[in-house]
Amino acid sequence: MYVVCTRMDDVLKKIYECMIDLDAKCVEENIKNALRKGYKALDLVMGPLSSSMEKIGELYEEGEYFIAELMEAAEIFKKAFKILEPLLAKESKNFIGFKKRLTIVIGTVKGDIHDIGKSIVSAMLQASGHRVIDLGVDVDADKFIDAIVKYDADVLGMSALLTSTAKYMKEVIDELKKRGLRDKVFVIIGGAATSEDFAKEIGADAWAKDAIEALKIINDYAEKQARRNIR
Ligand code: B1M
Repeated sequence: MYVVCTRMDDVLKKIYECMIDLDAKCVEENIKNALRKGYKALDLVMGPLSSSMEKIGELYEEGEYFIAELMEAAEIFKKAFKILEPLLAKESKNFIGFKKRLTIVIGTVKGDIHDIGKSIVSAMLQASGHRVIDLGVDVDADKFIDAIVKYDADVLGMSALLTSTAKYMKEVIDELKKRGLRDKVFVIIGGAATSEDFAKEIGADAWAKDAIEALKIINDYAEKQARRNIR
């Protein structure tokens, strides 16, 4: 059993520890306990569930965990997210402060199959009232651009967790420019392999460190678009 951040309440600590021990039953039980104690789904997703995945990544780097453990952790996270998603949807409605519903095309870029973070962003955007076209993982430039055109999208969201695949985001932006579509869409990127500097470097409009920030940035943009339409 791994010891956790002491700032966490016992039930949150338990979720974190059960995740790291890859004990699905224990994660589920303690999620239910935490909800009974009044924790919000968002506290659990952004707190112990996400931080335990970071720790699991470190254990993988240190050679203590292998791909099999990463895959199991991802499965447990997804099961937990299934319980929390409907609640998260209700909580995300509180974020609605915008007047324009946007159409957002989102996906994890080519070569990358990490989808947990992208799916959280996608679920929260959908719950807060936007129209989300989630293209899944391993998405190439053509697929992104076809969807932008087909659905007349306002926003393109790209996620990457691998240093090797993050570079592909620039290719998508370059392709948008080539096809004369760059000014049509607001481009937001995120994922552990990206940063604010990286976003600037590749010509994205915004970078979000997590799902809450992504939602805030997109809702601010929706607000601006609504004001522009009034003028
Ligand atoms: Co992989 N993996 N993995 N992995 N994996 C990482 C990313 C890694 C950091 C682990 C490590 O070494 N410490 C490392 C990448 C190193 C690097 O390139 N810098 C790594 C590696 C190396 C690999 C493989 C290459 C391993 C191998 O095969 N040898 C391989 C690659 C496969 C591929 O994609 N081609 C691989 C495979 C896998 C699994 C399939 C086993 C599994 C993914 C399962 C799945 O997603 N369905 C997996 C997992 C689970 C991880 C870690 C442990 C956890 C990722 C996760 O789900 N985090 C990860 C370690 C880490 O990230 N520190 C690791 C929880 C999630 C909530 O956070 O996704 O960061 P995150 O999302 C956040 C924010 O980043 C942000 O908001 C989210 C929610 O708040 N965000 C956005 C994300 N997207 C956004 C988009 C936005 C805005 C915000 O706007 C559009």
